[in-house]
Amino acid sequence: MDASSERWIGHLDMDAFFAAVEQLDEPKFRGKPVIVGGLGSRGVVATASYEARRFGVHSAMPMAMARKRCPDGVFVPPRFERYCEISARVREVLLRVSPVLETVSLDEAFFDVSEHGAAAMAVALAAKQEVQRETQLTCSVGVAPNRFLAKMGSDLSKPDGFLVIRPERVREILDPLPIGKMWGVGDVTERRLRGLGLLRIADVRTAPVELLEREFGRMGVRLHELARGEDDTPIAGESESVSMSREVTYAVDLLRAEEIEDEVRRLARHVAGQLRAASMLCRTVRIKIRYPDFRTITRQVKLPVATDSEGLIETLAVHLLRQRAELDERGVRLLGVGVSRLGVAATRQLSLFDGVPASILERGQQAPWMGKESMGRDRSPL
Ligand code: TTP
Ligand code: MG
Repeated sequence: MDASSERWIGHLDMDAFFAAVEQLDEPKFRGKPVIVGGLGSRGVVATASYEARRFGVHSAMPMAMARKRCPDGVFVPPRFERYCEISARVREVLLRVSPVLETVSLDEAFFDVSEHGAAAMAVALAAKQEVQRETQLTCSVGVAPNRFLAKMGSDLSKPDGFLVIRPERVREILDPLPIGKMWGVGDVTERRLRGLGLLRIADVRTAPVELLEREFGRMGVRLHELARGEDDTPIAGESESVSMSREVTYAVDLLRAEEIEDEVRRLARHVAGQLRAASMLCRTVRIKIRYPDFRTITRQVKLPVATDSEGLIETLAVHLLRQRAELDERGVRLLGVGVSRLGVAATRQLSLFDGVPASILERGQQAPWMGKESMGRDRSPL
């Protein structure tokens, strides 16, 4: 296979993300053990700076235990809006590198650099440097022929790392790793694998696939593939072709401008509801109009960052109708509102906190890429 037909996937993950942002914004926290999370009595650690990790503090640990292990630590509550804002900037940089981008959570994304052929590694390295320059934070990047290995690359090179896993080195890199490093291996699976005497990835790779299948069903077959470094999961990019829409052909043509606008608002709210129900975000909003003579137009607007905000989608749809469509006394026969360039909303981070105002949680959960600054009134996407 020549270099130009190889698949090269990048995975970028910010280092100690929430804690690093706190250290960026508050110089006196730099070099100190910073622990971000719920500070209430049932609080949990979201993340700890590398200084705090040396005391044995890590994500998902009860805050009370973190305080015991690191009594002199700096304990701070999360500021989701700020993290979202930085997230949006990271995403913008990555989109310049690769239109095929899959955002996994606030601080993590896969991107496809295959089209750069022999320059794929250089492009991925440039993405890392550009993200660091733009955010003043460090991140780690893995580049490999598939998603699983790319993530492994960023993970193994942390912090501030860059690791290319070429096919010929897969075995050497994966074999010695503990099985817990494999995707999908949580505590329960890990215990069961250990029970079978499978402790390292090499053990899973060399175990008969029949044994794994008998014990774990389809997941066993998958584990065997991963242990061999194989993974053909595509990048769930944000594609124009993936869209959600709602359109209605009216039994009687709509004539009045207010009536048409009300309908567009209703359709927009419906689509925003669909988007939220699917935990997705969109980056393009469009309207479709069919006139009584069957002439059909669409008008669309692209957003700088993704959203699932009902208010914003409705506003944009109405803007397109008022500014970019012609309406006259003949009225319309059909109206439609659609969204595309969809991405998956990240929710993982948000389940661990107590004591976080519901409004922040809701905002973060529903629009993780939506920074206050980039979506605020001052910088309207229009
Ligand atoms: P991670 O990328 O898993 O962790 P991290 O960025 O803090 O550290 P690393 O350098 O090892 O990548 O998660 C990103 C952010 O998500 C993290 O800063 C806080 C949040 N998070 C939680 O809220 N709960 C969790 O259990 C984890 C793992 C992360
Ligand atoms: Mg991270």
